[in-house]
Amino acid sequence: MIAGTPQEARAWDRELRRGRRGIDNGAPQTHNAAMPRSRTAPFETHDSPPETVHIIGVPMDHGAGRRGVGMGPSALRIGGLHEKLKAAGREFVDHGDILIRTPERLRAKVEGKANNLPIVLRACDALHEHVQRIVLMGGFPLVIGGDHSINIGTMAGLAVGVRERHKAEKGKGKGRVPREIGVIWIDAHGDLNTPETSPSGNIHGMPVSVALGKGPRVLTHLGGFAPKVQANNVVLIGLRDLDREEKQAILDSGVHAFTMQDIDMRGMAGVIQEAVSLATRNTDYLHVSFDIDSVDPRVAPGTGTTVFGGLTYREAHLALELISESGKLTSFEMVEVNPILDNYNMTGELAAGLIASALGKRIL
Ligand SMILES: [Mn+2]
Repeated sequence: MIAGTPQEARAWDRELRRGRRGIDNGAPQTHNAAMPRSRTAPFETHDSPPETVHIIGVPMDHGAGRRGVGMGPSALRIGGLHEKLKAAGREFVDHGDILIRTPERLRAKVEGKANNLPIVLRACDALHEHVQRIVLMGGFPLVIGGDHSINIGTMAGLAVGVRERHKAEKGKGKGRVPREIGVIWIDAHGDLNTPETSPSGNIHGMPVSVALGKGPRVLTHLGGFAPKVQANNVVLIGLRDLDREEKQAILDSGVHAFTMQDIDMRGMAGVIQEAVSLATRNTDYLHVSFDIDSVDPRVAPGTGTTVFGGLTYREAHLALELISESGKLTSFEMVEVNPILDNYNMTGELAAGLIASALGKRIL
């Protein structure tokens, strides 16, 4: 775990901007050209306002069953992410991408029943340090993937950052200091597998379990402790394709689950309102993890695990508009956009637009 104070986090940020170190712990940075300096918030001298969005790309595809999703961060940027955030009136800094090792180089394809575990762990470890520092600075982390295994790094970074912030502020006599995180997980799948239950062994089907403290210990204890969230503050939305043992795991875990049938019956607005209230009960931070496979494949064909009967274009936007309007959102993650499977980047553009809705874009 990285020792952290808000001052140290800001020093790290200054070093990154001067190009003294790459985003991957001193390794060469793969690309960083997108950093929009004119939009840079001046947090050398004071905390960045919470509305400053810090983008971190994680070009990871080794948690998924097929390659290509590692090009997701590029697809989102090419799909207009910066322009759309600007149009939504958000300040942002793009920190570039985490460096990911390739399995061809590491020759570590299968590791027990958690495929590519060393690569996923290494990337999530680097990601968690960055996310932690952004939280410490009081910034808004926006993580773009990459397959859903990267959530393990995001959650660890959020949980550690929130703890360190809590410690730093506790001494100031402010009374109660925020420290718990709620999660809304929008996904066709439950992502509640473990190496024991997973039919494929792909880690992108396991991050919810890992956040709850179940799975390989190196993953559950990334950042030094587990669990990262309480099951009672986790809400799954959009479910329609669950593995047999995963169904039982969801029922046993204590997480809240809204299937596509719930959305059909009650409408997205009602589901989201209840989801926000469940995820923010006794919590101070709200993270939304959005798997693009939650959206129907006719609208979002560019993803590896398509399932028909998904969210419509408007249901997806409405969900994120309402979450944004709640004023509770403190971090966001978009995953599983795979441009190799896409149709002229329509899924990349959709995902960039959905991020803008989550971050405050208004129709009127
Ligand atoms: Mn997922």
